[in-house]
Amino acid sequence: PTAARHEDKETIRIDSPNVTYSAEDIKSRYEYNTTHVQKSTNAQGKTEYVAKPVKSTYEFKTETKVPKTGLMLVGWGGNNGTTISACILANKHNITWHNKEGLQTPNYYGSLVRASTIRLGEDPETGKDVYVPFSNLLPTVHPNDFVVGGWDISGHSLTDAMTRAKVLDYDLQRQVAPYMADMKPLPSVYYPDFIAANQGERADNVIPGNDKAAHVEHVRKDIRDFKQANGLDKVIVVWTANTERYAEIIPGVNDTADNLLNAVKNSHEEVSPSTIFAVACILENAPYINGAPQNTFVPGAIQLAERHRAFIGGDDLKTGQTKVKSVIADFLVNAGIKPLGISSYNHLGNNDGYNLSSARQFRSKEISKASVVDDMVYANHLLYKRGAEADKASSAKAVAEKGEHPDHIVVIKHVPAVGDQKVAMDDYTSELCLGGRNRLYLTNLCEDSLLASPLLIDLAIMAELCTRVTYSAREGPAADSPAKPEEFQSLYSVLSLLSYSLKAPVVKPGSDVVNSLARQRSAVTNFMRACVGLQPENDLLLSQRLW
Ligand code: NAI
Ligand code: DG6
Repeated sequence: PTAARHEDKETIRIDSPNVTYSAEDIKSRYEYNTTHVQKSTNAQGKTEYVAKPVKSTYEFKTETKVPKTGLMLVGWGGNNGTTISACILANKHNITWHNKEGLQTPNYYGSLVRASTIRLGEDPETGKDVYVPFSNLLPTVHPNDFVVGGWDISGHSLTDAMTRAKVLDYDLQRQVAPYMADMKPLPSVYYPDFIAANQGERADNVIPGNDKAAHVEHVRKDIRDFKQANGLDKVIVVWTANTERYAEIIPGVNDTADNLLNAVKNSHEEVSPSTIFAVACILENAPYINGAPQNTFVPGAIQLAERHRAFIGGDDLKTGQTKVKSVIADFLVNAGIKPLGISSYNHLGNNDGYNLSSARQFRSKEISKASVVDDMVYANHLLYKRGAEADKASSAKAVAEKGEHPDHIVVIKHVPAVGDQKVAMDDYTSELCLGGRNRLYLTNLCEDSLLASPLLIDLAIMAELCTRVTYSAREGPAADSPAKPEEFQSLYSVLSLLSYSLKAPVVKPGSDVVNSLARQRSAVTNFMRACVGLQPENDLLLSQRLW
């Protein structure tokens, strides 16, 4: 395998005794400081919180060789799949095009990794903040170097599929078309009951038969063949296919890894196509991210990933309305303003909207769009009274559901006339002091797929990076000594670090979901800082506040 071709112009080196660089890796020794809190009722009957600072030490190791990486998309012929493929080609071949605004040049706007920066620190001479590209803090795959492929139940070539999507300017389509003409999605797993009946007419490119175990093996072989044919070191798979209905969680069927494997063997009807891909990817050790809202990661799939130390992440790309909601709700609640009701309307005319016009698929999207304020409600018991059962509830989500919470509705309608130009409208009604009301109205209008597609590369780049990071907890007698190679282990299987780009993040069972966009971003940037031995970024800015 050859090394990645595209190199960034800026590099970062950390000058610290806690960090070592070698030809193969960056090692950092890292002190993790957190706070443990115990809640009790004291002798006077008051609730008392006792907070105790706790520290633990870790060593992180990040392999620095960026592998030649394949990105396989399930739903490659859809709006997102074709748009991101064209975007990568336009960037790679530096294709410029004209639209009514004038000459356009390719970029990766909307990509957290490729178009945003991280505050590295401050210049001691000038006191000015210093920002570096997000993609450069650790070595990451350049999206131009992804070898892109994938599956679709529709057999259109990528050129025809791009034309069908009606997302890109014609002059751009015209120029990327020759590069795409030979790109044809592989046949895929199609179980009609899981997506809307109206998708049936697209399904002309399906893996034959009803044997689900054979389907898993087929997908596994596709991944291996793709890897071999393109000389790849790694393959990342992202589900950007239609939203499926929820799979029923049935004890004995999909509740444990063994039961799920058995259910696949018996071709049980509740194993969805997206879970077939999950099982295949886990068994092939290809990280698998679910960009749609359905419950692909049934408990058995999570357990299977844990067993194989494989990486999974999901669910549902967080793009416009929900991303803004994870900022606005956070702002309101943290400002002490009480959201009473959030009403979110969407209408769109693309194939995603067509599929979502069916009730069971809409329900999956409704659940993922509605879950995004749970942690903010939980975070403020001054605004939202908790039910008597709150202390016994197993998660922040359960506390939020049992106690007081805002009314929250989500409406999605298919309006063919607007095509990919999705319209999202929100009404936030909140309570101010002394019974006042605050109404915030928001309209978000954009090409849905141009907003969503860069997230596919962000998810793939970050998932790939996570496969190269290992760690060792330094405790007990070994605490002061550097970790031996055999003491390093991989990160936990469910990549909650990807949450920034996901509406309903899947997390380690038993842990609470963080939906707040700011917290999600600082989690990932601080994690990357930890890998190079830098303390978490904070806004103490003591140099400004002390004499
Ligand atoms: P799309 O409908 O244009 O594309 C989906 C593609 O998946 C279609 O080409 C379809 O033929 C294919 N497909 C369906 N079942 C399949 C299977 N079992 N295997 C392989 N291919 C299959 O939808 P779009 O707009 O590209 O969105 C893709 C997914 O991402 C949807 O689930 C959507 O809800 C989700 N999403 C989209 C966002 C956006 O802004 N476009 C944002 C957030 C999530
Ligand atoms: C209707 O809302 C269609 C959906 O697929 C959304 O476009 C997509 O989930 C993005 O939603 P949001 O809330 O992140 O803008």
